[in-house]
Amino acid sequence: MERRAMFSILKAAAVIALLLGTSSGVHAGALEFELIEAHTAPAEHPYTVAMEHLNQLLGERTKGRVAIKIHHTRQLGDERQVVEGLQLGTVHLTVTSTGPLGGFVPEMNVVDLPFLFRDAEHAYKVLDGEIGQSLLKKFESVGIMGLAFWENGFRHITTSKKPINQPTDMKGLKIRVMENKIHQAAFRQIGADAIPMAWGEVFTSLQQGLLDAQENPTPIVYAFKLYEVQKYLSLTGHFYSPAPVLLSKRTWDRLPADLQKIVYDTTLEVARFQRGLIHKEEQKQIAELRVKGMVVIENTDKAAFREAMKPVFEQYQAQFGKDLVQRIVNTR
Ligand code: EAX
Repeated sequence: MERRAMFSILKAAAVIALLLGTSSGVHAGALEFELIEAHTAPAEHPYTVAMEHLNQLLGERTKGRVAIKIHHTRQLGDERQVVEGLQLGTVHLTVTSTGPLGGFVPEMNVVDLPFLFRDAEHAYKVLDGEIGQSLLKKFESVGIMGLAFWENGFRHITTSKKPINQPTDMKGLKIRVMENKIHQAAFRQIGADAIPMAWGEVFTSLQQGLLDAQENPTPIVYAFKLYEVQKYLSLTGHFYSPAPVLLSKRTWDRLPADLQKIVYDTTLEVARFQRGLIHKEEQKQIAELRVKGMVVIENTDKAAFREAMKPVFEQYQAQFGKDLVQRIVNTR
């Protein structure tokens, strides 16, 4: 009796694995590891497109033993909940902003310093090098494996009532920031009313006028249709948003060494593709946002923003260690 029940369960599992295998276009082998993945951005955002690409490559390279079940657009919750899910093993994989990550690995916030990176190339050199790798390693002690840095891009300010050119234009504006203490401090420093909030509540709050402003890279502004609730896009590039790809350590420990290697190497390899998408789309999106009625301010006074946010840079530089921050700044 028991054996019969067991047999039919196994048969059902095999049929499901087979169906999954064929539906993803992979022929050989049965699915052994279905990675439950979740992130905030919608289907057309480079997070999702790159995750689909990763899924395809993993399918090919593991001959169908590994697949990713993607949940975009906050289907499994906001970023902090998802990262907690990695610790519990209820979610296996994510690509996330650094918004909530300081709550898990405080050192991670060093990348959130205002105007830390000169440009994307500078960020890649640091994040793909020794400094970035040692930041990813720190996740292991909280039950998470840091695989690679993908990106969301440089963050810009959007507002509803007036364009932002200078830091003084931010005085008294209610701006949503991520749940990230450096981001909060930087905007408070220039006189804004910085309100930390999970992403899920932002669109409605902007729509209802509870917020005047938010800040995000253009792919998020575009993909979430923020032009419906925001009039101005000011290209300030005040913070760079890397997007670490994180795997539950419980999942990692279950993977045999050969699959660990494929998952790790392929995620790192896809970083180049993912970052390429962000860059390829940015100019196109800015043009589209104009068509949708947004006023884009390209020549914001970045030097003034940098200067005005400097006390926060210095305060946190002391906290993270001047050596580390200067090593980042001096990376060429
Ligand atoms: O990770 O919360 C944010 O503003 C993030 O940039 C966004 O959800 C993508």
